[in-house]
Amino acid sequence: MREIEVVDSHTGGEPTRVVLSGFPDLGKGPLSERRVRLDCEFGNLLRALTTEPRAPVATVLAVLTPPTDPAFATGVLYADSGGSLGMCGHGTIGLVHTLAALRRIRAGRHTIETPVGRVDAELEGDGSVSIDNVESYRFRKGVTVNLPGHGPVTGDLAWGGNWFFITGATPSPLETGHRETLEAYTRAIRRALEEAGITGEGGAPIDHIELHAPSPHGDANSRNFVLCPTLTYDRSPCGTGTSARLACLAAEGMLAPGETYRQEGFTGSRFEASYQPGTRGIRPRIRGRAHLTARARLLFEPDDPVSGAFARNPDDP
Ligand code: PYC
Repeated sequence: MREIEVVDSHTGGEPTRVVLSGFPDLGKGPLSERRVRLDCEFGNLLRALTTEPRAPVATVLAVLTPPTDPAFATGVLYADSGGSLGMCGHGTIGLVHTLAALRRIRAGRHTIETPVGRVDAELEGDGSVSIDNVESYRFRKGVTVNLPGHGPVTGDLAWGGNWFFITGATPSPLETGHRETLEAYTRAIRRALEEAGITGEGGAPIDHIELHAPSPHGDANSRNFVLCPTLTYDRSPCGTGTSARLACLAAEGMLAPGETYRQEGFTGSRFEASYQPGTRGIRPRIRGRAHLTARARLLFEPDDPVSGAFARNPDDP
């Protein structure tokens, strides 16, 4: 019987599951190659670790893997039930909090290797974690897609460690009572981008859709709703989404280097963000807080019909 040891946490409501042991060896090559192996060889196992009956909806997995440079604290591959992610901001905050709780790292600065580059994380005395994310940039400004029933919707394409379409065009207030409308709208944008062949750099799919609107609370700069690749929404303000949004604001001259931007997520949780200029775009800094929820040994009996998870999530549209 396969056993996999995990620690679960949430960052602003969005779950992260750090795999401590029991995951198959992914080899020693560059993390971009290990990421391909993860998707090609272990898709079923990823699904089993991130969906019912073993995981809450929207779980992001953080698979620890040895770094290519021993000076780094760890390497990590992120994935949700649809497959690997380039980076994950809430997941990195959860990972650092988890490693600190296990006494594997102390307060201070740590470098983490991801398939899309190096991320520096600082564990602060009050338990919060600040991450200096990969360089983020606006790729295309003012891209328009046509949505059946809504007409043209215009937004920017931006990289924040994952690819985003970001728009302030929202069909309803970004409030939980409108969740179904917002899910349907962002799924339709995702479909329209695919059908129009609109991609990120190098043909990468735009698999995150981010809506933004003023926050109903005066002390946050904006509220967002982020649709993730699995078509679930991010319960946190989304670290890579906040990075991509900062890159667009910086490109428009609407946010100065070092200025604090308070990003509220759909469920009301907050990240604090700022940036420094980069070579192509910006280097975003995202600060948030994670909390542990469980430590477990997950069991996979060979004769369990859902040991590889449901072929399709029963709640999927
Ligand atoms: O925080 O970057 C993030 C993220 C990506 C997908 C879910 N959360």
